[in-house]
Amino acid sequence: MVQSSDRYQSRGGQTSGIRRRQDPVVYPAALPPGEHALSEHQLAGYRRNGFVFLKNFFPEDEVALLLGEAQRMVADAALRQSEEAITEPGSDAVRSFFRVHQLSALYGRLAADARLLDIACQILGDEVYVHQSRLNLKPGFDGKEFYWHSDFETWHVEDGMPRMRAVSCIILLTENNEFNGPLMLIPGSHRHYVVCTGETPEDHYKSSLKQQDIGVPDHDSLSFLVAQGGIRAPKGPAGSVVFFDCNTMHGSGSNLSPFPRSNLFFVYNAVSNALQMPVCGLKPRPEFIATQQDFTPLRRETGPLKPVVR
Ligand code: 6CS
Ligand code: FE
Repeated sequence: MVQSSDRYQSRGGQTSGIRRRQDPVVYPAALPPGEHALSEHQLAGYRRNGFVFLKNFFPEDEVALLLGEAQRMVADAALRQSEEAITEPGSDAVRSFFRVHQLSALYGRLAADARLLDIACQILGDEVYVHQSRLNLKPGFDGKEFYWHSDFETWHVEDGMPRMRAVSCIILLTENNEFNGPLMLIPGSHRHYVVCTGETPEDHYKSSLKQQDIGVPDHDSLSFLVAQGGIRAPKGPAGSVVFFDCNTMHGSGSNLSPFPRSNLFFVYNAVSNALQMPVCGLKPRPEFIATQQDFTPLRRETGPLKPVVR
């Protein structure tokens, strides 16, 4: 049921348009910042742009472990058949694995790593849990685009995330360059909420995770946002990290190069912002896409990543 009191109405008979964000970007600190929190300068950039790029964040040996884990998962025939595996539109190439913080002990450990968690908690001013995790593979030649979108629009409408109090963290497992379809972000777009048109179909995720057509912004709104903020594509070596606000407009092009663009994606949500019922009135999306059973805060894990003994 669409509530008229909903701050962030979208789809369900709405006409497209741009509304103001009604939530903070950086929340007041609940606790003193952790050892690995962003500097004041970095935090100010995040507040202004809606993202921060942290080049060479993880050392080479840890990145090698993380990439090795991705390659192991791609080679796992049973995993490729699981519901967590999403293939590219029109091919059998794996586009994404979801719920990787639970499918992989190494990625589970990484999601709770103090180096990431201190930043997420600093931004959100709360304890956090993982709302969604995925490994995006974007294979060479076959990797298709992600059209422009605000993640929050989908998480609000389809998952019942109440407020903009979540942050996404991308860990580059391969170099992201101008050829392999890097993430593109619109600086400052997080301060605007783009209302989308259309109706959410039943089981929308079955098509939207391959290619999204509903819950995408109109051209006029995108042109407005880009006229204000431009477009940035953080490029850098494997091991670099991007934190971006849940409402920052972003997308990426297809990968026409032979080089894969593999990224890990963890979404941290404030425990005080745990999911309610989907705003669109449909049944909640499956647990592997949107955590709804356990909002226990992550516990900080310190020290370097180690190989997981199997
Ligand atoms: O539907 C979702 O939750 C997801 N879809 C996209 C295109 N990006 C963020 C999120 O993983
Ligand atoms: Fe997204």
